[in-house]
Amino acid sequence: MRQKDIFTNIKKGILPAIHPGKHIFLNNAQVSFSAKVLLVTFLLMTSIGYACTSLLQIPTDSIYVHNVYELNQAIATANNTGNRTIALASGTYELTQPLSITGNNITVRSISGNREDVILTGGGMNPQAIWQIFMVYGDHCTIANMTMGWVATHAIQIHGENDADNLLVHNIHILDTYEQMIKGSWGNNDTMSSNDSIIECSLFEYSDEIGPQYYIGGIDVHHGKNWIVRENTFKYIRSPNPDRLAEYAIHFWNSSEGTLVEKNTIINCDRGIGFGMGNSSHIGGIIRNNFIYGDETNRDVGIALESATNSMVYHNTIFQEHNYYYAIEFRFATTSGIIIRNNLANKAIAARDDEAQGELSHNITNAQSSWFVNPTIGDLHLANNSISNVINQAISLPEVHKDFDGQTRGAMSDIGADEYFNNSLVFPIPPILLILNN
Ligand SMILES: [Ca+2]
Ligand SMILES: [Ca+2]
Ligand SMILES: [Ca+2]
Repeated sequence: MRQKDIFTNIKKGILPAIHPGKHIFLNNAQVSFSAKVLLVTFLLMTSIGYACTSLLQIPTDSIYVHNVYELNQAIATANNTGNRTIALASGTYELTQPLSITGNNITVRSISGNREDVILTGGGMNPQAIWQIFMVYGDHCTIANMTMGWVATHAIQIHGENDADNLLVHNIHILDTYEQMIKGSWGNNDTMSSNDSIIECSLFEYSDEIGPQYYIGGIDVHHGKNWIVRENTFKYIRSPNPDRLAEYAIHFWNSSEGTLVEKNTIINCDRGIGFGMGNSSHIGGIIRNNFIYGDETNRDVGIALESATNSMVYHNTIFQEHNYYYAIEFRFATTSGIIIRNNLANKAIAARDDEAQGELSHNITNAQSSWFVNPTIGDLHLANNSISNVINQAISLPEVHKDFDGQTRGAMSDIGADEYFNNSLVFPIPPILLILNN
């Protein structure tokens, strides 16, 4: 299977069942033990829904690099030809310039597939550092299986003003950027935008548990269409300034459209998920099955809709231990046609003014800490099946067949992001490996 086909499949939720340097022959009796492990994991994960695995196949014509000089050379070569994978040997790469991706179908990834094995650093979390790690101008760029940060602005910027589309960010760890971690920019031209991009299975965080300034955020996209943000974790994206909040962990605005935000975990970020801001709009889109937790030091909202039209907010779980009034809020006369159902929270879910139009039902706003497995680490799975106003009390929604874990909800769905399914048995991989080992 070609790399491009694998990515296409990933977008459809189909996982690559491939082991590095080996092949899985489904009809071959000589399947290795490690291949069996991977295959069983694959089957198990697909049986409960989409799951994060590394992009493990490296095409035979890939360019292997071991240092910054080779990396810069490889980027230049790949930009000329397009259709190349650049595979980085394990180690730390202290960049001398941003990595500018101008060709199409270029993948940059670690050889190992382990995101902690390759570190790309811009030299510091300050304006004097390298400007960015990746500047993406081409279509179908994939950035996978690496760690990056310590940079003057963003770890990754996709340039909508150059019409760059189909970015795939998979299994990366971003930390300590001086501005927003991933940026989708635009250039005042309605005909050009960054479309159809996916950010998944990645970790965004500040290592000091707070950002360097208020002008930070997780994913900040202007004018993007049909993006998917799923199965990521965001931690400590918060401002040190008492008068200014950080931007959202996930923010799509400025005429962004059709965004799907699902199965993310957001822990101790000033603001969680935002569609629109002020009079800057967002059209359509779904925010579903996310966990959002804020401790007593946190300051603001879980999910907010501003100048958002026809957006859906379904089955999220939000637990805030600070004193902000709203878990989910919507506001302004420019907000209309939004539907907010089946969310589980301990704070208000409501309009902040009389002008915003929305339909609300089957939301719970008096959740207790004891209802959840371990709120302080963002684990908002339901602790048991005795919470009578939550279990099996959701209204059935055609847009939400599965839950945070990818488990099928069925007809008697639970309110919030987690369908209760005896959570101690969600990942029974070790016993199956034991059987295989015998
Ligand atoms: Ca475009
Ligand atoms: Ca149920
Ligand atoms: Ca579940």
